Amino acid sequence: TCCKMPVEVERKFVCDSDIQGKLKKIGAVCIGQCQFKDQYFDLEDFTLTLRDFWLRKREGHWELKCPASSLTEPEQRAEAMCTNYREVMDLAHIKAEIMGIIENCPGAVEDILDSSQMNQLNSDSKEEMWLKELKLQCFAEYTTTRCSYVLDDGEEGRVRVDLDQADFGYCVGEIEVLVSEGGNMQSAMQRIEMTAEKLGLAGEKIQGKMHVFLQRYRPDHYAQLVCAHVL
Ligand code: V4E
Repeated sequence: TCCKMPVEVERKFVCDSDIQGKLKKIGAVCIGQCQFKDQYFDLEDFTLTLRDFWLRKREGHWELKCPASSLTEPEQRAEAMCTNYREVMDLAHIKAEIMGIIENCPGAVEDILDSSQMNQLNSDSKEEMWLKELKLQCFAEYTTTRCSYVLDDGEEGRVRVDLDQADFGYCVGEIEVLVSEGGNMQSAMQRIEMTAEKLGLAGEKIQGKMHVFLQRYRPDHYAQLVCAHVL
């Protein structure tokens, strides 16, 4: 399914106090600040996240991040500076992907209810039905304040840099390039590394917001993900 969805190649970095000054110096342009609440969902036994699938609702919009055809083995991926995920945004495709992952799937809401029952449901309660049916529960919720920059590095499509501040007290930067699936992943990673170099970033690995959230507030879930080399 969805073989032509864009793949997000990204590298996270530590934000020092002068990061905005450095971004401006290299010609990055601030395209604005926004705030959003994320809720992440999984089964009780972490079926999705243990396979590196991340189902999230951000300000009413669903998204499923799926591991993109990885260049490396899971153990090596955990060590790599860049990550790459295929993003599925369409709810019907998200459901199809999830049903493909979950064993003994009880079937779609549409298969369980007849059409008049379906019509009685408004879209909100339909959504809740779908989550209940698949036994998906929210395991993480946080709000991010994000300042976004774009950089024209002379290549096709821009490099994007996000500076994130999560409401549980954690800051992280992210350099990101979108590649159409089957596109040049190596070149995307080179562009990211080049941008990191221009910003004078050290090559150290940094934890993402989810990593820190789970480590702090969901230690059992966190331990299982580390064990499975997902985090
Ligand atoms: C933990 C995780 C995912 C969920 C969070 O994705 P992330 O890109 O960190 O969130 P955010 O808020 O920046 O989303 P955006 O606005 O960019 O869409 S998706 C994949 N993972 C696993 C993971 C990993 N193993 N290693 C690193 C460095 N990041 C993420």
